Order: sequence, then C-alpha cells, then structure tokens
Amino acid sequence: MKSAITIALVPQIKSGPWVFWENLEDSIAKASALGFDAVELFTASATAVDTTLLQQLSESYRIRICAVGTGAGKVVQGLTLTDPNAVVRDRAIAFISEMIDFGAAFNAPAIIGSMQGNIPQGIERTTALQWLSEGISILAGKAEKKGVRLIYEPLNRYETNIFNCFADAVAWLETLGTNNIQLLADLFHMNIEEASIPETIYQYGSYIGHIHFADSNRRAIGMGHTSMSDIAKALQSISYSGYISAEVFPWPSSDAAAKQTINAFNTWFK
Ligand code: LER
Ligand code: MN
Repeated sequence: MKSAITIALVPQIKSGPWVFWENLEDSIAKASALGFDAVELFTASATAVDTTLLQQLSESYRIRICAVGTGAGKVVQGLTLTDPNAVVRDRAIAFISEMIDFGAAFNAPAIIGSMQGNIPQGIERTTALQWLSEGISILAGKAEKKGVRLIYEPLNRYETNIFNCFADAVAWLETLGTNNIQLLADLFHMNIEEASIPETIYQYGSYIGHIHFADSNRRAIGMGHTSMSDIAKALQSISYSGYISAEVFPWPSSDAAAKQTINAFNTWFK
C-alpha cells in the first residue's frame, strides 16, 4: 500500500476537504519531507498546471502523482455527466477527457466523483443512468487507450442520489461491459452509507482501485471515531496494493493534518 496526500489548486472551493492549498512546489516538498509516496491533485482544468514543471517537481522530490480529481468541472464550470442538456453533458465528457490526458502523462487515473452529478428533477432515473453509463463508457475507453484506469467514486446521499453504496455501484458497473473502471473507497462516504466498512471491503475488494483516507468527520484518520483496526485488516486481507490518499480537511492546519495522516498510515499499513 502506498501513501498519498491531496493538493487542491482551485481557489473557488477553498473550504473543501483537501490538505494542501497553497503553492504546488511547497506542498510537494512538504509531502516529500513527511515521507509520502505520492500526491493527488485537484486542479481547475487539465491545463492549470504546467506538466513540464510537475514532472520536474515529481522527479526532484521523488513524489508520484497518484490520481487527478475532476470535480472542478462541476464546481467551477457547472458541468456533470447527468445534466439534462446534452451540450453540457458533452462538455463534461470533454473536460474529463482532458483530465484523463493530463493524468495519463503521470500514469495517474482520473477520478469521477462530483462530475457524476445527480438524477435531475423531472427526469426518469433510468434516463439519467443511461446518460451516466454512456459518458462513463466513452471515458473508460479513452482511459484504456491512454493506459490508465478510470476511477468512479460512490458519494454519500448528501452529495448525490445516483449510487451511495458499493453494492449499487458494483451492480451498475457490471452492466457497462468494461473492466477499465475501478471504484474509489472514500472512508468518509462509506462511514455514512455502508453497514460495515470492513465487510464492504471484503465483499467488493476486487473493484477497489483507490482509497480516500478520511475519518468519520472528514478530518485526518485518528481525529474522528472511525475504527481503523478492522478496516486495515480487511485491506491487508484483500491484498490491496494501491494508494491510500488523505482527502481531509486541513484541520487544525494543513501541516498538522498531513503529519497526523502519515503517522496513521505508518501505524496501520507499515
Ligand atoms: C471527491 O473525492 C469527494 O469525495 C467529494 O465528496 C468531494 O466533495
Ligand atoms: Mn473522496
């Protein structure tokens, strides 16, 4: 298992659950000094960060890019894959497609979280799911050509009415006819939606491609009431070998959340 920490570079959403917020190089330097294996990036678009600079930073600080978030397409531009307007859905696909290209240069998958959107009012669920399936299938094919997976994230009920738990997300995934999509196990969302996080990991372990390492209150692990012992056992037992990435609030500060996270990672996974 590999450790990672989030860096957000989108000023419009400064209150979100990402650890580092300021300068890209400073954040990478801090992650490297603490011993993280990688950073997960949340950028305003695929061109918001200079890829040559990112490559240089990645090499000089010996830090990988483990994933790129696509949520800025929604929070900045108002795009989702389930918008009733086909033009907006196409723009959402184009936005994510560019993020897939950006991530693939670093062998990092793109994450579809809030870009899935919601079943819009007045639209049949089956119709909106059809839009989601079409969009995701195009994007999974695009990612495959680029040699990366696509990561789909079930979110809690306060963020989407599409799929909130793994059982429903997996059942839908099975209808898509691709094996290039993996699921993101965000421990914060799972704490709200799953009857048991460890049991869900045992049952659907083969679908898990990325983990968001967050406590019950979305602070760093150890700062809430999620019990990590059985979750760590479950991840070890399914031989999870991917990234465990802290998508948490910078509470009480970015530095303290980062330190707490690497200590928790070393406690449970080293
Ligand atoms: C994205 O990874 C996520 O978990 C969303 O809840 C962000 O708001
Ligand atoms: Mn998440």
